[in-house]
Amino acid sequence: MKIINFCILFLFITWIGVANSYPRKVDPCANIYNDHKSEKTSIKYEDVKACYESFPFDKNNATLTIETLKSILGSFYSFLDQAREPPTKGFTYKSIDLLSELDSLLKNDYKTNIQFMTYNNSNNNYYYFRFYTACFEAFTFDQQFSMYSIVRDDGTQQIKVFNDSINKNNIDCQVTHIDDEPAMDVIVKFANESIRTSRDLGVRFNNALASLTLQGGKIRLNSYSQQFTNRVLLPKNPTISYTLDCDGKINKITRGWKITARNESIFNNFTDSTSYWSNVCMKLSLQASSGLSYESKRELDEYEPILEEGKLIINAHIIRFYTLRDFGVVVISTESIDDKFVTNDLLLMDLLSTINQGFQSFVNMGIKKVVLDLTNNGGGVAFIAHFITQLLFRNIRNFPFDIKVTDAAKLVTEQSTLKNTSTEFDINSNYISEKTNASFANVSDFIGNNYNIRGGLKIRYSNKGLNSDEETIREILGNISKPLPWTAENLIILTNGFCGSACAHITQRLAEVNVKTVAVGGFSNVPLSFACFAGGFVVTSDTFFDYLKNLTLLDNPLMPKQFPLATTISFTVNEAYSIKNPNEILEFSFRPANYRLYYDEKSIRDPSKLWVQAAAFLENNH
Ligand SMILES: *[C@@H]1O[C@H](CO)[C@@H](O)[C@H](O)[C@H]1NC(C)=O
Ligand SMILES: *[C@@H]1O[C@H](CO)[C@@H](O)[C@H](O)[C@H]1NC(C)=O
Ligand SMILES: *[C@@H]1O[C@H](CO)[C@@H](O)[C@H](O)[C@H]1NC(C)=O
Ligand SMILES: *[C@@H]1O[C@H](CO)[C@@H](O)[C@H](O)[C@H]1NC(C)=O
Ligand SMILES: *[C@@H]1O[C@H](CO)[C@@H](O)[C@H](O)[C@H]1NC(C)=O
Ligand SMILES: *[C@@H]1O[C@H](CO)[C@@H](O)[C@H](O)[C@H]1NC(C)=O
Ligand SMILES: *[C@@H]1O[C@H](CO)[C@@H](O)[C@H](O)[C@H]1NC(C)=O
Ligand SMILES: *[C@@H]1O[C@H](CO)[C@@H](O)[C@H](O)[C@H]1NC(C)=O
Ligand SMILES: *[C@@H]1O[C@H](CO)[C@@H](O)[C@H](O)[C@H]1NC(C)=O
Ligand SMILES: *[C@@H]1O[C@H](CO)[C@@H](O)[C@H](O)[C@H]1NC(C)=O
Ligand SMILES: CC(=O)N[C@H]1CO[C@H](CO)[C@@H](O)[C@@H]1O
Repeated sequence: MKIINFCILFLFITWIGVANSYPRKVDPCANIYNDHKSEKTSIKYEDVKACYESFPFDKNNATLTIETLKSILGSFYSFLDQAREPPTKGFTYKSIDLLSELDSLLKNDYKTNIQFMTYNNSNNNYYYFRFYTACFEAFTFDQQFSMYSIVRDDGTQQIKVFNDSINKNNIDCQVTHIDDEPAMDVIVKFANESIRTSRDLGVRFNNALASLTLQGGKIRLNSYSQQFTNRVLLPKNPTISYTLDCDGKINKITRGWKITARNESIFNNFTDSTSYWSNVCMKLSLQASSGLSYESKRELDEYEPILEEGKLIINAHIIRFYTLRDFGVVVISTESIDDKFVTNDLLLMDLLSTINQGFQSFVNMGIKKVVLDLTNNGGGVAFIAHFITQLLFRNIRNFPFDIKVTDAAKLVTEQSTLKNTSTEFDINSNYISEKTNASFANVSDFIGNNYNIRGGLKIRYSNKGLNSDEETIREILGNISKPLPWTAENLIILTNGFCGSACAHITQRLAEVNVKTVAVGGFSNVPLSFACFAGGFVVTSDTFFDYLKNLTLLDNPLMPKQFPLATTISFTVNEAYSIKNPNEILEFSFRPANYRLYYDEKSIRDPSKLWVQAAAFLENNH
């Protein structure tokens, strides 16, 4: 009798234990690996969640992680102080004292490492950036379902189905509710809390939904878009329900996540939790060169829409020139500003002459109206951006910038310049002084002795510099190009607000010489930015530590210590200023587009509809 009782009790406890930890097999990371090996098509949400949550919180490593973050941001992040100021009107973000916020992260009681590394760290309003780790971002989660938003004639806004890989009949149905909440509210909340592409909520809203772009030589769904239904961070729930209104017929569908590895080669790195921890979480670096770029690695549906109008006259993979009606359209993809053009002169010159050739052929055809479509362009290399602005306006200057002066930043600048590293920290090879139009005499001449009030404190900044590529570009232009006959009245810029970094430097600069801008999407009757994160020079911590090693500064007490686990952040080292208003920091200036467009059922799938509408604003201008 006693023995039987004992057995029952024992079984009961065992069952509870298994149910709590894991019902299928003991090691969830091993389940992921085994499913992949046995060629199961999809990885299970429960496995990824349990695998991610199987690593306990470690206070020591968390403290070291926070110390590194504070050191990097305290010494090198140019917007640290400005971030404490109340948000600029028109933008939606929370002002933040990053250093004390980081300290307070350590006060929470975490059970698992993922809580510390991502759950508390995914809110755009908290951190304009966040840190990245392959450990908790190895897989992507796809609903195989995408949405867009239209504005109806009465100004009300609706969410609709863009595509549904599982049931085509749902396409263009209205999504009234998501998980039984009004769909619009759910998307807005997600955009506000989990998307970091812009300080403008309308732009983040666009990124939550689907929109097209030129990418990989095709016009297709952009990789920064549909972030609500295609995620890299573990979604809170295993499924999402959508209530659809298809011409009055109400239908509720529930969708799980199709989970795939971001990079299949990760399956060479682990077989179970132990190896996942030691090879992925401890060692595997995650490419995050712009803080956003990992999202662009997503595999996307190949899709080339049929345009109702438009004749493609030059298709150079990364840039396209179309003519339609009496105007020209230039579509510039984010890849045109890719790193590979910096390291390959032939490729670069080829690109530059194609860009020139495209514009010149418009001139030869007598075209006087040009739409520049820079929708969904995450930026890249400044040189190409500067080439485009200088091609259009021969004597234009590019935006000046400064850096925040700290002991650490000064030391890195000195060493970089002394050793002729040719990096952005080397003031001899890349910059000229705004004051003299000549190279800085020496590092002290760049560092200067200027103080600005930022976030209520007196903060030291360098003298302003300009990228020294201006002369080189002028020479290239002299060699390959006749000046274009147009003025600002001949051009109009079209974006969906997601035009960041080098893209923002093109559009914001052209806007300062009175080129008009059109922004598509966003919220009904709410002004929308035409560009975002105009920042300046952005570096990732991986590159930065590698660079410190090259400078033999890795062990210098002024420098940040390396992260204990594989962790990456990207941060902006210099801040760009307006030329029109010399004290205006571009990153924090809200610049709404002159004109607004909204998507409809046709234009969301056919950019030529938007080109026609954008060109119409040029006509009204005259
Ligand atoms: C977005 O987040 C900010 C900061 O947390 C908050 O103040 C604001 O009310 C939110 N806006 C919307 C529309 O959710
Ligand atoms: C819709 O999804 C299907 C199946 O995944 C895909 O083949 C098609 O290209 C997608 N269409 C669009 C417009 O994205
Ligand atoms: C996947 O990872 C491997 C090994 O780290 C790397 O060589 C390869 O370039 C990656 N593939 C992609 C598409 O990023
Ligand atoms: C991960 O696997 C790749 C091979 O795909 C290998 O080159 C790399 O060294 C591995 N990394 C770690 C940290 O195990
Ligand atoms: C770096 O370049 C300067 C001139 O541009 C030169 O005087 C100096 O010797 C170079 N230093 C090194 C370490 O090559
Ligand atoms: C520097 O060059 C710009 C334009 O190229 C010019 O407007 C400015 O006056 C120059 N400044 C000095 C100090 O030479
Ligand atoms: C740096 O250049 C300035 C301006 O030419 C000069 O006055 C100063 O003495 C130089 N400093 C050093 C350390 O060479
Ligand atoms: C411009 O052309 C001249 C003469 O052919 C050549 O020497 C020079 O290197 C060219 N400049 C650029 C920047 O390509
Ligand atoms: C560090 O030096 C190596 C060897 O010269 C070079 O290949 C690498 O690009 C450098 N890293 C950085 C971040 O500058
Ligand atoms: C803490 O980090 C060290 C490496 O810096 C690593 O060896 C150790 O496994 C980590 N421990 C935990 C529990 O995160
Ligand atoms: C802002 C935020 O998400 N804070 C959370 C951080 O994590 C702790 C522990 O999980 C939560 O209690 C906080 O609410």
